[in-house]
Amino acid sequence: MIFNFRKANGLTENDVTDESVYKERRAILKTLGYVGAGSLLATARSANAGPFDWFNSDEASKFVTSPLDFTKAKATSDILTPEEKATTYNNFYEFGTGKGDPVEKAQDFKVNPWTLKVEGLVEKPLTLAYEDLFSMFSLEERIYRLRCVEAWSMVIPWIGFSLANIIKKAQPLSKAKYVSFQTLYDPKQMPGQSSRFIGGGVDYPYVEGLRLDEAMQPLTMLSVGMYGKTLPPQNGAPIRLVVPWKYGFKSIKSIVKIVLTDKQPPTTWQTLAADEYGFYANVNPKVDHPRWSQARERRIVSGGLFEQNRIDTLPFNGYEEVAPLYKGLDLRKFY
Ligand SMILES: Nc1nc2c(c(=O)[nH]1)N[C@H]1C(S)=C(S)[C@@H](COP(=O)(O)O)O[C@H]1N2
Ligand SMILES: [Mo]
Repeated sequence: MIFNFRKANGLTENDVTDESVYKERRAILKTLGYVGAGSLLATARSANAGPFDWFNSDEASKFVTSPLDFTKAKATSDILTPEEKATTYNNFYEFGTGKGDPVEKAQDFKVNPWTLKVEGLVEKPLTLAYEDLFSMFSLEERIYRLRCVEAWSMVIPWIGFSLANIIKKAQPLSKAKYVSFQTLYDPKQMPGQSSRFIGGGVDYPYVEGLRLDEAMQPLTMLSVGMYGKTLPPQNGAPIRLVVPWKYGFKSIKSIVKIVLTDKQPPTTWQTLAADEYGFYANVNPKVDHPRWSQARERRIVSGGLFEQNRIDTLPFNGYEEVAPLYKGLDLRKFY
């Protein structure tokens, strides 16, 4: 069956987004200094050679496990997902549990002004305003696969910077072992937060967490844009996490707080159903979710015959360079 998201959702981003808002999202990035390169390949290459000044530092070397390779395009299944699909088929339960709810209900979501705090076990707590999200670190385009635990996947050109950059700036104390993240809590704007029926029974605010070494892995990204523009609200504007080797639910949206801690922080999906969702949530074709096999996935690509490809799921979503982070860890037990 060929599933047509345009029809299924009834809406495309262009249908619901005022043309001037769309243009403004492109202009913001330009004003703040980011100019996308002409071809995606060229951009991806420049991302590879990106400005990781800390990359060669002693401090970073204990976290960095392998050379960077953001592109690693594996055959034709890594065709970019059309923007229209990536921005209309979403999981963002704060706006409802239906895939078409976020694009429909998040359009008036206010992202500016915004405050992002970095605190906890750090030497220098940070408070970033909206403009800082785009100007404090140099922005790169990175094309990543995004694999949802529901067994669909996309290939998305994100714009942002390594999470490590901001953590480094805050100067973690040696006691810091984990990083926790929190989405904005604002039931007036997010209908799912004031109704268990709309919000899928999640306890809000949505929270997530990583081990510090996972957070410092250079692939782990804070994204402020996609497809050459700032993020649309349904994709987690103004700033969201992207951890490409983990199931999509780890990639928490619309973040207001990043806290360094010494204990493993609670995460939304583990709290809701610990037998189904673990803290690690590494993409793993050999460890099935109780209700879905994780061996294969439905890759959402372009129209026509290639609209959806059924492909094998790769360990760590194909980002095998992260495997050393889990040396000696039973990935069946720590799912
Ligand atoms: N705050 C928040 N973040 C979230 C979610 C959510 O419901 N709320 N859904 C997650 C899930 S399950 C997935 S698959 C991805 C989807 O990101 P996308 O809509 O940009 O593709 O966002 C993740 N981040
Ligand atoms: Mo997901």
